[in-house]
Amino acid sequence: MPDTAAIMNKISAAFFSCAAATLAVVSLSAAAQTPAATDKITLKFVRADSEETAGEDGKGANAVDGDPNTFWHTQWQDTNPPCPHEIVIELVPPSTISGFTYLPRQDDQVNGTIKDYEFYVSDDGKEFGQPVKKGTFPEGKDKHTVNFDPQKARFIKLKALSEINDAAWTSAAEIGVVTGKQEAAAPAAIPAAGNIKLKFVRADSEETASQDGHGANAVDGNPNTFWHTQWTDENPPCPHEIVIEMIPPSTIKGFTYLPRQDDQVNGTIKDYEFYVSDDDKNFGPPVKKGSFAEGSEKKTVNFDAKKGRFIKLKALSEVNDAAWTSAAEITVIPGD
Ligand SMILES: [Ca+2]
Ligand SMILES: [Ca+2]
Repeated sequence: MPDTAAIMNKISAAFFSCAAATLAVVSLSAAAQTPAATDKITLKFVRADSEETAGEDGKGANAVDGDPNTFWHTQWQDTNPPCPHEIVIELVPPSTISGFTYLPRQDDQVNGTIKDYEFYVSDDGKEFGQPVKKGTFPEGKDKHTVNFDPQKARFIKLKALSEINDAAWTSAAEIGVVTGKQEAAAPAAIPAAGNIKLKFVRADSEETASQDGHGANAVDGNPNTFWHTQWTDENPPCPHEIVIEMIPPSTIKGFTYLPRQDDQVNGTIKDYEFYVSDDDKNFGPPVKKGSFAEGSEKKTVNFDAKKGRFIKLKALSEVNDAAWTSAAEITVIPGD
């Protein structure tokens, strides 16, 4: 399939259903003060074969802007060029990567969500050779991580061979790369209007001797840092809890829990309770309790909207019934 085949195609058709990104959303709400990339790789949009820029803001650069609420979307207003679609991204500086991530659009639509893909690396941005990986993304809006043998790359290309409903489009909220255990993403964007900043208040236990397990790591916007309870000198058992302040106090209708994203699962929460309160000490009964599905993908939990200033996530048990609790990221879902 020629890489350039679909560039600037002008097929005519109109379509309506790839609606705007303003429909709301699970949003990253941690304070976004620092780039998420611990390895200082910046991802720079180079080109996409098609971008919808009339009917919505579907420009390709949205796939690497660090904002989960913006996305690249191929044309749908005046023309609907069919799959395959592709996006080329430059790694600054050129780096060795061992995988990539794909975050589907996070609004309430799925148009353009990639099903079958191929992923390429290149030194010149033109000759990509054979794909380093091809496959099929699982369904759902969670971030997908694909690993492969380490490859040196200056350019990457994600080619979408098909769409989840076999439609013409491709969309992508965020594309990242995996460098060893570290994932480089675009600099975290300033949260869009209506977003809520999350500030760590306290955790009942934090491992700070043998690793950086500070509670604040659960709300720093970086998937590669995590809160972890103590394990060097002592192993306090579950339940564990973390208290987070919402600035400003807000109505929320859910939360997300991202387990640690390295190759271990210690501390990954199984049974939980979640609280919302105006008072950071007396939380009352939980607004939600349950068990997270297994796996390291982000979990989303919805509940009846409640206003408050503080949230508390209490871990009742660990995935292997061990003593610890860990959390890479906790975010809230704004209510209306
Ligand atoms: Ca984005
Ligand atoms: Ca983190």
